[in-house]
Amino acid sequence: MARILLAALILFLGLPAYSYAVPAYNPATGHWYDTVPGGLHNWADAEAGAVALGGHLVTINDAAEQQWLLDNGWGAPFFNYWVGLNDIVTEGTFVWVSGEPVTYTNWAGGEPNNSGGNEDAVVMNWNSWPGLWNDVPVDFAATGIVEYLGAGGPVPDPSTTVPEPSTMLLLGSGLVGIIGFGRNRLFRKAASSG
Ligand code: MFU
Ligand code: CA
Repeated sequence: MARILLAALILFLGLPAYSYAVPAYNPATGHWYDTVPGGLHNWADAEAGAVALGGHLVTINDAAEQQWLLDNGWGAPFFNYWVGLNDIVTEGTFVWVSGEPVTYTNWAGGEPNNSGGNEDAVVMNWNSWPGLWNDVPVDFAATGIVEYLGAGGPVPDPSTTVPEPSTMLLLGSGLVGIIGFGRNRLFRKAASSG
């Protein structure tokens, strides 16, 4: 029994990685989005990673785009993700690093508060509140979300590529474990009835 539970757990771990395959395309904005590689970064390094990919840290123009991010890989379990909003140049004047105008905000209650006089960059999913924003120090560690520019996207187009090998390994070993368990039971049945 322990073995089928383990196999089911491995399969379960593989599934989210598979169904949240990023990069992801948002038809409403016509843009591709991805997670900046390399895990946690300060804000400047996350933005540099986004630029290296051909975009910027994400610009959230309206509630629909915010919701789309939550629904397409950057929602539960609600890690802190860097967005492109910042007031590095002029304290209290938040701008998008993409240069787009600020048309929408989704601040958590009491934010932005420039706590300690030292908070110039913005994360979403603050305190695991879905999507909500907080200003934090630029040297805070979070994962970046890149929004590619224009109609440009990652190369090659990921919609034509296969899932990550690690995902397939997890899915495959989960399936093999479950199938193996079923076969074992059949063998035991055959042995005891014969
Ligand atoms: C809140 C946040 C700050 C910081 C602090 C510990 O201020 O706005 O960004 O995380 O809590 C009181
Ligand atoms: Ca704050």
